[in-house]
Amino acid sequence: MGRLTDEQAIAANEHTDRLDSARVSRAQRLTFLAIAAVIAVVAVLVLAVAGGDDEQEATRAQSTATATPGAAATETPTPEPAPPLVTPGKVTKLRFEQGDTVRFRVRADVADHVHVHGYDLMKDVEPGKTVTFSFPADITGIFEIELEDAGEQIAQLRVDPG
Ligand SMILES: [Cu+2]
Repeated sequence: MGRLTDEQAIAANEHTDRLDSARVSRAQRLTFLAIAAVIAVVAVLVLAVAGGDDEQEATRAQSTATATPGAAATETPTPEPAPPLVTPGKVTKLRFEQGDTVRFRVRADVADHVHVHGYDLMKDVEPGKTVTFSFPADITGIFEIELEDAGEQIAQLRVDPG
């Protein structure tokens, strides 16, 4: 830009020098254009290479992103939730509908028998061990679950009509 102003100034003042300076400036302009062209080509190449890398990385990231949940889904199937744990000291409320499967666990720190009234099921429990119950909820009503020897209610089983 500044060079154009100089050229104009030279052209205005000296006619002889004008041709020389015009010739020089043309040569300079050609050199400049050549350099600019080289820079442009290099820039395009760099951008193309960088763009290619970005694209590759994006594709890689995308495939990783899509692969991970799929792998996780196949590796960890949804685990069935553990049945509720009943422990002495409180009355745990268990609620089911007729046709369900009643599932619960009992853990006690004493040896006793877990008695499910109504269904009249009894299972021994060892100190610090867990006993698991699983039976069809085919009798509706509200029933006591107790530690038989201790005479302590530890849960209330409610089965509603389905
Ligand atoms: Cu009982």
